[in-house]
Amino acid sequence: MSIIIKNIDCLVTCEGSYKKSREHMKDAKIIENGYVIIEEDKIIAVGSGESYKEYLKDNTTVIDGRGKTVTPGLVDPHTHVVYSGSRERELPLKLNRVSYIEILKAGGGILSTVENTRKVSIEDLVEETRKRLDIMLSHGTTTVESKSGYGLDLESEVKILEVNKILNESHPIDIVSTFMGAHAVPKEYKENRQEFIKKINEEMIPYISEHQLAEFVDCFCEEGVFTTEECREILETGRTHGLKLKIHADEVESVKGAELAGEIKATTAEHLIAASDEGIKALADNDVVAVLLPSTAFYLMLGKYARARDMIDSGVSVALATDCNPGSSPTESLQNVMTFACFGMRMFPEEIINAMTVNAACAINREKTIGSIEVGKKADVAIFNSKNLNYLVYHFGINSIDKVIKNGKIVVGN
Ligand code: IZC
Ligand code: ZN
Repeated sequence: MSIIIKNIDCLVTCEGSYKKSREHMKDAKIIENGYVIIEEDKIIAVGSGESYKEYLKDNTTVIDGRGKTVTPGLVDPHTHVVYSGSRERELPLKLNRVSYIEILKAGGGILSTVENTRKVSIEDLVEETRKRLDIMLSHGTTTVESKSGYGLDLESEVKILEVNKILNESHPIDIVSTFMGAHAVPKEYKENRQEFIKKINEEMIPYISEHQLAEFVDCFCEEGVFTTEECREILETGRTHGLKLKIHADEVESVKGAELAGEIKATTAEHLIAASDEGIKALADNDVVAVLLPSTAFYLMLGKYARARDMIDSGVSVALATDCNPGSSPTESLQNVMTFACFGMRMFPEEIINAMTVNAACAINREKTIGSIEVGKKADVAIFNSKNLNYLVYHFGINSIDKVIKNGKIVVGN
């Protein structure tokens, strides 16, 4: 199986398998009139002009890249994609200015999704999730991180992580699994949160690590959810059991979550809408990737976004993600996120594409194999109906995908 994509108007390679920041984020390593050569599941050559012809064989599939922008397959490094049900009934509450945290405290929000997810069978959960992965793929996403956290007891958390495993094996999208038992305190522990945290540390993390159900541990460090000290304890426990660290930090209020991420040298700090100056410095000093979720900032109607410009200028590597979840960001499309990153956070198209490819790969520890169009990397490629990169971000609200190639196979638009 070989594929040649030739005469590409705008080949965005995002070359470089390292965390990009500052001026590096503004350079997407674009090649005009470019080509990409794919053999089996790998990229074997990248260049420009006519020399692609050397690679032509009888059975080569040739794709014409005229009028197209070609990027690495998009990487979505923060999702809660495994869940059951939906939360549109919260929409009138939101419009009446009931906050996300108030809805949660009243037993709605995350807890209502927990109720639905606990009672569904694993087979049904797989099928509900598969549909969302199909939408992601059709919008150009080829790898996602997927967090548990709608189970909140060992059995249901394991069910969600098993769904990750089943879909990683049966769906074209690659899935990186994160355990997020500390997503909310479940109803049955409302009066006894210490006991729940003990369960996470002494039962859930050891079990999940032993059964290799997750690669990362995450927690919701937020006013009214888990305190910074509780999160420190949970993350340190995760580390002791061989998990890498992520943290939902300073999404709504500044609780020094970014500072904690720096101090414990987490792989990522995520959300960061309310991160302080000290928090941003802690991320830069400790090489923590900031995963920003501007579709969530928009959807929560916070009237503000994470300070992407200050972060990039301070030397923080910024990645972008959908946060795909039924409450605060019901979207599967990283193309939507491009819109909010540009028009909400003033990120440039080159920065946006680096943030959704190479930096996103760094956020899930996959930068050696995905995140750029380079010789030796996995043949994960998105082909957009867009004559240049600016046009892709400028023309919003549509699906610009022409084709998606995953592991060297055309999986969308064949
Ligand atoms: O279901 O609301 N922020 N967790 C933290 C979420 C959003 C998911 C949800
Ligand atoms: Zn999240």
